[in-house]
Amino acid sequence: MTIPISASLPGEVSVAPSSITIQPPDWDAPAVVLLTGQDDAVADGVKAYTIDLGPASTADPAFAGGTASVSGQNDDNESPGVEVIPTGGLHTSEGGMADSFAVRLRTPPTAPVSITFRPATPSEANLGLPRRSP
Ligand SMILES: [Ca+2]
Ligand SMILES: [Ca+2]
Repeated sequence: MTIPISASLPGEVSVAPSSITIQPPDWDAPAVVLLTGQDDAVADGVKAYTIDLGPASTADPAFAGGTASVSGQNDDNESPGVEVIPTGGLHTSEGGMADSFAVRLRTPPTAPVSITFRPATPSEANLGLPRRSP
């Protein structure tokens, strides 16, 4: 008897093997199926999925077409936010010495993101155009 195995959200979890075959003498030996969470770089939260087994193919009419399912979840590892590099230690001088920092988003946005910067003490620093990294 062969039972196909598939995930409702293959982008969230992979299943191995994709089918199991059970021989009559081994009918009560557990067949282990490995589930591996997939990383998608999108902040999509916890995703619930279903693993579907079947329909079973066999010449035994008692088991032919049999199905089963099990549910699970894939935890997200993205945390949306703005990252500033470095977070401190910038050095400018009244003699005109400039420094810079970089800003990037931790996860892909679904729309353009505008961020306005103001120095906490405007009389001590001016913000110029950002330099682009190559
Ligand atoms: Ca995900
Ligand atoms: Ca994710």
